[in-house]
Amino acid sequence: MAVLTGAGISAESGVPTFRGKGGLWRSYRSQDLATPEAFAANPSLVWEFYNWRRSLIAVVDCNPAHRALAQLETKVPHFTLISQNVDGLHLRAGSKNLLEIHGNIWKVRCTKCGSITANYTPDLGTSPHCHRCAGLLRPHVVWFGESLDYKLLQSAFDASRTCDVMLVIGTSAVVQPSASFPVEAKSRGAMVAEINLEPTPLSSLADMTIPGKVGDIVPRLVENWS
Ligand code: BV8
Ligand code: ZN
Repeated sequence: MAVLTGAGISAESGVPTFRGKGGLWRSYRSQDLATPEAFAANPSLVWEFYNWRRSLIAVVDCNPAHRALAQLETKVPHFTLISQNVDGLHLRAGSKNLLEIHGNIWKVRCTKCGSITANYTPDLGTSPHCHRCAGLLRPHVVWFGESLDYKLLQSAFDASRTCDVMLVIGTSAVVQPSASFPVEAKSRGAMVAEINLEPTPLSSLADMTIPGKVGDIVPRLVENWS
């Protein structure tokens, strides 16, 4: 089994999604913030945005849908969770075989020496520097126009190509390459089920679309998983 999650699974924890009402990109324009160009042009503005999100995420917790997926992992022989989310809530729920393909907002990476460290202080100020080389730190997340970590991408495609079932949970299925994982799964004969409040570009391809809130549907699905 492979599972792909997006911002919708964290919405019920209180983490704003990107494209929904009140979504992050609504109040901010993604190209102004989540791109290497934006960071090069105005690192403190980008840090303001990430410090704001870190402070938001620091006070929320994983929800029954995150915890149900951690439980489901123990019920199936081969399970891979591919998440587009950077909030770390799947880790907090206990998921083990997790691919955080867009990185993790609690990790920072030095733009000079490349060292990656976890740092849970919500507000890192608008120009945090590396303890080792004094280089400027950046969030260890994948911005638009940046390629994903090769190994993570390979593992995500492998899981998508070999699974029998793929659950696609709370994603608008517009961001690439993530939106291609269900297509890969389907092309290899997997059963693809989508759980979302509303239809997405993936809905016509999915074998099953289950409309509704992830917090209601995912725990019930896992409870009944024999
Ligand atoms: C790449 C980390 C290429 C940062 C994110 C033009 C210019 C430049 C690039 C492109 C371009 N056109 C296309 C591209 C490629 C681009 C892309 O796909 N753009 C899209 C917007 C068209 N992709 C990239 O740039 C990727 N890299 O392609 O590299 C390359 C190749 C070789 C060499 C060099 C480069 C990198 C993409 C990663 C971007 N980073 N996040 C951060 O978080 O700050 S993406 C960001 O969007 C988040 O990760 C988020 O998870 C992700 C996807 O959004 P969703 O998760 O789907 O969230 P969304 O709000 O959209 O939807 C929520 C869904 O949940 C909705 O459907 C809603 O109905 C549902 N929902 C809500 N609540 C509930 C619910 N469902 C059920 N119950 C609920 N309660
Ligand atoms: Zn450094």
